[in-house]
Amino acid sequence: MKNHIDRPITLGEFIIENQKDFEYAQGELTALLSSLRLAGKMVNQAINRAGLSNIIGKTGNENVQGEHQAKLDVMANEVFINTLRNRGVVCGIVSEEEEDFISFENEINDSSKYVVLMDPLDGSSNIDANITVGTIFSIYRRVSKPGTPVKRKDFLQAGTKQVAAGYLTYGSSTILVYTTGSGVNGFTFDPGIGSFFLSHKDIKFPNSEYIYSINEGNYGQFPKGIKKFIKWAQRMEKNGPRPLTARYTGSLVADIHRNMIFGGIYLYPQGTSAPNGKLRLLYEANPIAFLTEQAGGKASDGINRIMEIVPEDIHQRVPFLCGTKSLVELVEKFIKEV
Ligand code: AHM
Ligand code: MG
Repeated sequence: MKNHIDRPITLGEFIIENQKDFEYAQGELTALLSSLRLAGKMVNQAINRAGLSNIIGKTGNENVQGEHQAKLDVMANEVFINTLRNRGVVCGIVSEEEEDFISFENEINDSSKYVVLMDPLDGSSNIDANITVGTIFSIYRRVSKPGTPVKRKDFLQAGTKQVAAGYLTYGSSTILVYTTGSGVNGFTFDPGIGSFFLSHKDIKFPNSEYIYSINEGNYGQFPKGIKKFIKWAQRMEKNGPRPLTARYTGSLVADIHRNMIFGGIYLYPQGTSAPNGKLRLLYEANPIAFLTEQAGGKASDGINRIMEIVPEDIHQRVPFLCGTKSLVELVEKFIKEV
């Protein structure tokens, strides 16, 4: 018999309940996750009003990586940076939109033991078409001494050192999914109440080889092993199993979230025009890899475990395969064979 009343659990309650044993009761990580939740709500609000408040479209500028910045990219970047800075919960941040890391450099922030690396608005090329976009974040404990300004080495840590990671999807509903290394949980935003509620408890990749997600427009550029996998996924054997189904939005978070629910693999391999792939190791691949492994899946660059790659640059790119274990292992096998 249950000894508690079933009732909706808010994200705030869940964070407090699940952090208290693990972070030496100082509450810093709790405050940090709460700040990300708050900034996520603000970005969600802006995205919902995007068409009405003149913030769709491009700024006319490019970011450090030569990509066109959408107005919402800039706005989401400012919201996350300002919220984290003002709440005094991290000593510094790396953002896809900023050339270098940002050191918050004041007494309160410098005393914090955490750094955040993030893509404030992933998939932003989709905004003008009202397709799901997301935010991705990764949290590490700093390696330099608290009380001093943050250093580059605090950000250049392997993914295995992540303390927490997660994403928000701003889609048909807004969902925040995160892990602190003991499973993955998802929370759906109720706009009427203004809170996130636990809706996806202990998410695990189902044991099904169902979906493959890849930009097949780049097919001609792919390595042989990837081409072999695509042909395998499309196979039509007489009386054989049904081939996989293709789904690709161009928003990493949307593709990963769907594949985690239905089972499948996401691939962004290297191509001749992108020798290291497109996705960024520190704030796209690593956090998604941490969530994927916690959900029973696998993430690799085709050969190595993503989370074991030692980063050299904050905007470093990496080929990325991620999803249902058996599918990732099959692609790795094809890569090895050809
Ligand atoms: P972004 O961070 O500039 O939005 O780029 C990352 C996005 C991913 O969300 C998505 O999976 C991929 O780029 C799509 O790239 P492509 O248009 O080359 O398929
Ligand atoms: Mg991105």
